[in-house]
Amino acid sequence: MTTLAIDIGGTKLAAALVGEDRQIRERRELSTPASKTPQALREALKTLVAPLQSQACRVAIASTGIIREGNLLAINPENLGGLLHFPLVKTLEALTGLPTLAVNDAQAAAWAEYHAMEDETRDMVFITVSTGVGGGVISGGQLITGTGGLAGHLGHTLADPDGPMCGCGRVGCVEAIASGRGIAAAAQGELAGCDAKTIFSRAEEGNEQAIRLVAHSAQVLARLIADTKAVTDCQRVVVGGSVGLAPGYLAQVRACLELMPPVYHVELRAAHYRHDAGLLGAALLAQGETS
Ligand code: ADP
Ligand code: BMX
Ligand code: ZN
Repeated sequence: MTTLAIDIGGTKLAAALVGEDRQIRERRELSTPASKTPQALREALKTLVAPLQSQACRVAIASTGIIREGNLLAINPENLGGLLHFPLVKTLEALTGLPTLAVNDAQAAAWAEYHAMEDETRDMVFITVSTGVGGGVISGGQLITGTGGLAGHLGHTLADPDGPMCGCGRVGCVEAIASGRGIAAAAQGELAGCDAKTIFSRAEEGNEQAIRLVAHSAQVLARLIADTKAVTDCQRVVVGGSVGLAPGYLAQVRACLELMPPVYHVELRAAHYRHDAGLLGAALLAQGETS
């Protein structure tokens, strides 16, 4: 049974075919439209899935946002150009005629990364540092989604009560500082208007402001990981997302964590499935539902 897996992020949309062998085929990517209106996202998804849908027998979506009863509800609408609500399952079922499952992107990625582990770890947390900061918690081998889908939204825990306003309406969330958007929003002067990718390149070239912005993100992420260890007692934290996977970033997070008391130390790894963890996790969850 082939699954058409879709990953909806704040910056990019990806889709691919995933077989029972967990291999990704025919992966395609598009930019996420930044628009308040659901129509723009619907059109982009239509273009993305059109060449793939005839080869699949179901759809599995990993999407940014709180996923409740098949709908996307943004906790931080700014990550999607102001879009608050999108009927994911209804839209993909109408576009493809295939049964569709939807789950939060970081929760899906956590499930894939949990299945990639070769040891007896039963408690792990996945964190994506991307457009936003998302999380997925596996406790006792179970994916924790919560009754309303909010579980694991680690990006909306408090990093700094005097920090910037977060798009969720709270002041000082981890996401408002550590995410790609947070890093970009804090840039000033010569770096004002640059995206996080550019800021990382400038940091590699030795730009001091860029180095400080990246280091601040890594410090905030390390504190979040220590808090997460205290809440879940997880044995491992896996980090993904384009910021999380950027060269040298995880090493900086690790160095910050190592300065904390040993009780907060936890094994840190980069995502085994790199940028495909969400796609694979959604496919695995859909396969689990029907096999
Ligand atoms: P999404 O949030 O759509 O899942 P990504 O995981 O690619 O997408 O995260 C997008 C964020 O990552 C943006 O803020 C972008 O500027 C930043 N980014 C993309 N590539 C890199 C890179 N090579 N190094 C650092 N940041 C990056
Ligand atoms: C935000 C939130 C989470 C998501 C996380 C990472 C929205 C639209 N998204 O905290 O649900 O998991 O971003 O998402 O409110 P990404 O787009 O960075 O992958
Ligand atoms: Zn927030």
